[in-house]
Amino acid sequence: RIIIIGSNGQIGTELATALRLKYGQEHVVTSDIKPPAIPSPGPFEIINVLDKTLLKAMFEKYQPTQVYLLAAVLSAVGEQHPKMAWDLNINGLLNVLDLAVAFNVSKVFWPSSIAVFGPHSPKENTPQYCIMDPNTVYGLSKQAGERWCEYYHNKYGLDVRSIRYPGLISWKTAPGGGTTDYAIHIFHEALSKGSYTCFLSADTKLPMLYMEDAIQGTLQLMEAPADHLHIRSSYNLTGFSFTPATLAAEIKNHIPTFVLDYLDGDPRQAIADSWPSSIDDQDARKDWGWKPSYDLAHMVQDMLTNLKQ
Ligand code: VAH
Repeated sequence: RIIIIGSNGQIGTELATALRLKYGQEHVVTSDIKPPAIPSPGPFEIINVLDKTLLKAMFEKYQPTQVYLLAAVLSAVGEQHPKMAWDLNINGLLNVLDLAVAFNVSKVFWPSSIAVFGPHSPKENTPQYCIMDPNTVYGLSKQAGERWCEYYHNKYGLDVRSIRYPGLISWKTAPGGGTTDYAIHIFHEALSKGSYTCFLSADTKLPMLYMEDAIQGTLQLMEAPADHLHIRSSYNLTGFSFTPATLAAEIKNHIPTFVLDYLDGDPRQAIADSWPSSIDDQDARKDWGWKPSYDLAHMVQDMLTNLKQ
């Protein structure tokens, strides 16, 4: 069986679909803090990743061969509730790593983020290894989490694998608490209002990835032979970088009357300014054949087509 913890989230929702397709819905156990909006076609458990007793009972019940831990507090919400974000992101991870070792789980997936980079990290083509001084609780919790994943791999032989996702763009779930989520909201409002007021400045360039590519890349990493993987903290990964202005221009190719304006002074601007503008993901390409298939134009078209329905 495969267990997904945090299956209601932006990544969890889509990973659940992909893993059910691959392994059969009866073999994929989804779990989250509350039931999903659409009832799960397979087994579902109410879980709090900080409740180790409840978590252990789920491991006992399903004896998982793989565990995907997607439950986390993202960057913007994390700055409003720093201690809760640290507690959930780190102690949730440690609970899962401990139980994965105890129950001899063969593979664990845990998402990191380009938020592990900070103001002194190289801004363009940020490499796999460099100075990392994240100044958000989300970012520092992901940086510490990466170190814990590497520690459990080296000390206990746990096959835990991780990806530093850039901003993820998708249409299946409502955006939740991130800094890059302007790039999701913009589509909803372009269609519903014909305009959008962006909380990041026009020239804020950030690395992004379309969810379809993120999911395929995650499955690719999880299927790679363990001896191909030389990074056990977390792999840099990206699709393409763009600014709000560039994104708006591409949307205008489909909705010529679309108007984008800007609201400055939002706390998320400082978060975005601390992150890279573009990412070097050559290690993922070399070790496990990573290659994105969507570019900006293809992503914009797919988002608008799906949101229109
Ligand atoms: C956030 N979407 O904005 C997440 C992600 C790189 C950004 O980690 O917090």
